Amino acid sequence: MFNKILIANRGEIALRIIRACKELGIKTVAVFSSADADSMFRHLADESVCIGPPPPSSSYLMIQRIISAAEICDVDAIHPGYGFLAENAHFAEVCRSCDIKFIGPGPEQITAMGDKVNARETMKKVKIPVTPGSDGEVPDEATAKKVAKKLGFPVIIKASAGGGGKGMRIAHNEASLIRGFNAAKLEAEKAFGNSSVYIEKFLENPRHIEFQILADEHGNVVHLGERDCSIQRRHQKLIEESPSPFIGVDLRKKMGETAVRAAQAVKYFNAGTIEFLVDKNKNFYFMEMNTRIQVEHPVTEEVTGVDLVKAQIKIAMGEKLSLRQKEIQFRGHAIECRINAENPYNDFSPCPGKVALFCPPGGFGVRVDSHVYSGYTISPNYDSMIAKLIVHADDRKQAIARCNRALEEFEIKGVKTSIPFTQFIMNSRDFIEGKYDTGYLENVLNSGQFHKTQENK
Ligand code: MV4
Repeated sequence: MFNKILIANRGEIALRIIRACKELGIKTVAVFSSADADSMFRHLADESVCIGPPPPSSSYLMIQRIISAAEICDVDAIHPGYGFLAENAHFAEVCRSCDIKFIGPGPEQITAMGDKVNARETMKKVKIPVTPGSDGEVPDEATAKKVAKKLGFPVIIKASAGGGGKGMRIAHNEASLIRGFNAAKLEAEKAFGNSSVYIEKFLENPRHIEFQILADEHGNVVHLGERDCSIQRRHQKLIEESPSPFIGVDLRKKMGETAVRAAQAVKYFNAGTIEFLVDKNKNFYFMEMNTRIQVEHPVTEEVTGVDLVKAQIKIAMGEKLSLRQKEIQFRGHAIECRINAENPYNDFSPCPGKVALFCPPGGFGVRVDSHVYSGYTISPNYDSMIAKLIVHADDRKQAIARCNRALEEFEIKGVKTSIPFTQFIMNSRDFIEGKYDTGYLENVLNSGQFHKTQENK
């Protein structure tokens, strides 16, 4: 049993974790940077420790300071949230060596999945479909040419240490292949200190569909269905939903079983997400695994009724999963909108500053996960997400209606937000019909239709 947990994060996810701890009767320690001295998570925690100045590299990424805070406060475990140190195998290792439980998988699993080349090869070994591509790393231009010739253009060059789009290049011919290969290597070296890249056949406008899994430390693994995360712009997701309008009962079963096998292949434990690309013909391919709780976890919580953060804590305490696969039921439809302090009329440029008024919606089927309050100042040091609006209803049509109602109620003054753009998408015919893929948002923006709406204001 844990008596006290340290939360090595900030913002809405720090609050989310504190709330789960309170309900479980576990005491909490917040660590915060000087930019977050007035934040809600700091004040809702039982204790708080300042770990440095605003830049993440001087505070939320400082392993020694976080471990010092954990030792001083005598915590049993650390929850890393998402981002920052959540997928840092070294941090998980340091926690282990200090006899502090890291609430997540072990350093072995983080490492196995963190290297995308390695993850791909592991999946191939257990016969899980991966996108056609190179056998492991592509070391030089000559190999790149050979691989591309075999696959046929277009191909995509990806960083082994990547994820989320960094160090990625698409090539439509040999000249752009060579340019892209070298550019991707340089970018990967700069971003990750690892220049290794690999090559895949480039799938045109696939869907991004991911499966939530939970695994205990006794070898039991279940999946909790999928989230469709295809509505994204420059690798930033804007709207996520569950179930995916593209996936039926049979495909869900097949992909869910594949996700469970992927987790088993690395002896995974705790919460994780298997990302797939799905093409027009509903062929699916393993893309990567995220070894953390994700931003969009609430849509899964709403349709399954499972509190994923509490599940993470219980798993870390050594408990067995309380649900078998056949006991997990999916009810209704959930949609999450990420609300960012950005100006959608100016290329989504960040808009930090003081929030004069923050008046979130409520009512049946509406959940708002946010750390913001009226008078709060959004720091330019962190990402621009200021709230998540999650709606749940009996079916997709009613979820969209509820989402529109809630977005209309939402009042935020003092900073510009992405809400007008989200409202535009929520009322677009293709979205309403569930006809979208990963190219959808760029197409909408390129059409100019959204910017015309500004003229009516
Ligand atoms: C792909 C792909 C198509 N084919 N891989 C995006 C994030 C990173 N995790 C991998 N991503 C993709 N991988 C193959 N083989 C399409 C994407 C992708 C994407 C690529 C370029 C520009 C925008 C994109 C948006 C979503 C997904």
